[in-house]
Amino acid sequence: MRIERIELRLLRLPLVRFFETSFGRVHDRSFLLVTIDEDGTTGLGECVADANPYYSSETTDTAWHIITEFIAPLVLGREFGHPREIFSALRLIRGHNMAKAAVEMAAWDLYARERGLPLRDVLGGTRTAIESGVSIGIQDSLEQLVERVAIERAAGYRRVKIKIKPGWDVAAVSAVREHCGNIPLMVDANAAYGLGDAGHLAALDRFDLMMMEQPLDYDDIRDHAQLQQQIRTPICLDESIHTVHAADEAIALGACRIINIKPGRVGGHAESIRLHDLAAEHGIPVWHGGMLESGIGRAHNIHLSTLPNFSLPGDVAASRRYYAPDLIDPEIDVRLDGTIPVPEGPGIGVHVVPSRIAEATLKTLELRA
Ligand code: OSB
Ligand code: MG
Repeated sequence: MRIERIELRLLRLPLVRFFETSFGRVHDRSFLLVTIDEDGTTGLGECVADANPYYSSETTDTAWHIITEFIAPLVLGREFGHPREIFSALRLIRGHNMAKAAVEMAAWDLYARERGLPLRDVLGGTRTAIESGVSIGIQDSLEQLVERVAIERAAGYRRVKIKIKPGWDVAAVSAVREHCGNIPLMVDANAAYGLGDAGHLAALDRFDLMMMEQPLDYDDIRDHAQLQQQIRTPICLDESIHTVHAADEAIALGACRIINIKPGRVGGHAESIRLHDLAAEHGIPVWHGGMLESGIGRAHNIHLSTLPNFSLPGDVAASRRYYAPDLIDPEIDVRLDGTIPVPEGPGIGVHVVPSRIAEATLKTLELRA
């Protein structure tokens, strides 16, 4: 394949409902959309870097800069036998995985479309539907939290994740357990605690949680290993797994028993597959995380989630939880049994609505070989 043109767009979409994590509350989402072309066929990728550098050090502005100045010159006009060659072709650029992933994932979409195959088939996935869970942010009150959980369970979602932070943890989990019963439940701290909080976090053990996601800081692999020795709840790492190598170290040190895979965090689909395979070799189950994606990134996530070691429900949920309308039509929907069918058309298999993209676009740039 030969990428002849890259179109970059900065978009902003209002969220249907605010989303609050230990980083703060947000009401809209800014992200980049990457379109690439070869002989009239296009591929789409969504860059999950946010307007701020809180979840990761990348932002929409750094991704725009890195794609324009460094990634585009390395990929435009160059012949690639397969999209899995792209990540290593960008080796000179240190980090900036979200920027790399956006271009790499667009190339996978293009490659699959050129062959008339669903992206799943070229990624090596097998499922025709994926199991869906939800991520519920910090709310204004425990009553509101319990109400949100009940609404999402009624929609069919197979597991519920609630965000926690100091001051919104034991009481929040306790309220959900008391009012919603023994549902599949987990927590995500987004790095809000330190090893000194081990005793406090151990108080969550009695709630029989599926896992505790990223309790400590994003590079505290050794501290997570020590924490895991002090709590019974399995630790799942998100932010810390920014490379396949970091996952190898985390697994070797016993820092996690489960891994959340987000292709943006590790540099795209090819690195996600390597991470998925590494985890499988070590008996570590994985699930697909979410970054409040539009339908385009969401469709990519659905296809990747069809690989066999994605054995736990992920954070890939229905469009209507995030954007109304989404950039795609029909939107992604969850069935009452908590599954999402895999789009069976070529590539990511979803239809984008150009007018909705135009409406949400703040700036555009075209790059050619
Ligand atoms: O930590 O998994 C996270 C959203 C943005 C950044 C980080 C995270 C999240 C979520 C939401 O938990 C997942 C989603 O619903 O897309
Ligand atoms: Mg997380």
